[in-house]
Amino acid sequence: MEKLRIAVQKSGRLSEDSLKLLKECGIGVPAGNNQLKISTENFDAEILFLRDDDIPEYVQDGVADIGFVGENVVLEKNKETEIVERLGYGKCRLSIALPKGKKPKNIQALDGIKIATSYPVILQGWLKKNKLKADIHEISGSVEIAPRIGLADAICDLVSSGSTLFSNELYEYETILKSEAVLISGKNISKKEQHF
Ligand code: PRT
Ligand code: ZN
Repeated sequence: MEKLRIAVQKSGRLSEDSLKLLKECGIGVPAGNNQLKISTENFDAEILFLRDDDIPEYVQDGVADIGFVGENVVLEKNKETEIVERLGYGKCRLSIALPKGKKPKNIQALDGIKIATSYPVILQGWLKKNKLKADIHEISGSVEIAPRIGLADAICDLVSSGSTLFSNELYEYETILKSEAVLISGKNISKKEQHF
């Protein structure tokens, strides 16, 4: 039988918990590796270590059979994959945050504002659902500084403890997605994966 190829975040918030979960399933990963691809110790599988953003595409294209990734990334990338299981770690919220002192009465007051985010697809979907229009400014990192430097009126970013928002004089105004790590597979699940 062909080896099961499993995509895991190379180094980031999901790496440790994903490898721990694999270990609990009997899929041991040799410690201290720094390779892109390794074979597992006691299961006929290969682990691919990737940027989390690339995992949905690799799974869609069949380069990996399954992948461990944040639901926020799955929804943003919008590839042909399926969520097989919710994994209970990597919990966070994708929220619209505003500068302290700005207190719109309701979400309708967000109409027409400029929002900086790394999640334009999810944000656009939420705006559309709520019949709102906003000027989405896509940036790839340090979203929380955008209001302070005059780039945007608000941000839409991942929040867990809230301390990043707090130290940038922002507050969480509206949660648009609750996310956690999920296990994804391609749309046409093969025999190989069903054995897993
Ligand atoms: O290098 P690579 O591209 O693989 O990693 P990355 O830097 O893109 O992702 P990484 O490792 O930061 O996050 C991986 C996944 O962890 C995310 O896609 C989420 O599913 C999940 N996750 C859980 C988080 C957070 N919590 C989180 N707090 N991802 C990011 N953050 C960031 C957030 O963007 C903000 O900058 O942490 C800051 C806020 O945290 P608090 O605790 O101050 O609120
Ligand atoms: Zn990433």
